[in-house]
Amino acid sequence: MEKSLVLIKPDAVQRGLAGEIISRLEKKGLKIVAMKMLRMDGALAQRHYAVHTGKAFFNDLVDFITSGPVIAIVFQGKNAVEVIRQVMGATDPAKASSGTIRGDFGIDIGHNLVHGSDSLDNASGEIDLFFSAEEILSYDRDLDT
Ligand code: D4T
Repeated sequence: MEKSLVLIKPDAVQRGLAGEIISRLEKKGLKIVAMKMLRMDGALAQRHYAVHTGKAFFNDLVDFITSGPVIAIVFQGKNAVEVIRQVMGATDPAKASSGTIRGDFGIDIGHNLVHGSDSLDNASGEIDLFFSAEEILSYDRDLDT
């Protein structure tokens, strides 16, 4: 089963949307296998967003993601990477479809509420940035058997 990293970003934590976002992903059928709240420092933010180094929005992105606590979650499930991106909606909340997290709760690309890994390869690297192997739990759900 695929695993993917979700970050509930500082804007969503501050707006009290953490429960709503987790709930939508759980109800979709994804299983939480690791979760923690933390304040990202600059070094972690730069590693997490290394692919965007040098882009015009990079400094604002690092400032934003380090501006307050985030909740990091590893979700597991069939096609988890793609399913999570569907539930999140387009990167720019102004363009995201209604019924998606970003489409329903956001309006600004710089405050887009949630992060989800964009490929299986990146998911693995991102999960390793936030969690040790021991922090990722393995368990069965009755609905899976
Ligand atoms: P993340 O990585 O946060 O899940 O977002 P996406 O995967 O959907 O989008 P991304 O990597 O292209 O962008 C990362 C992050 O940068 C912000 N951003 C992006 C921004 O502020 N201005 C921009 O023009 C773009 C493209 C939003 C998400």
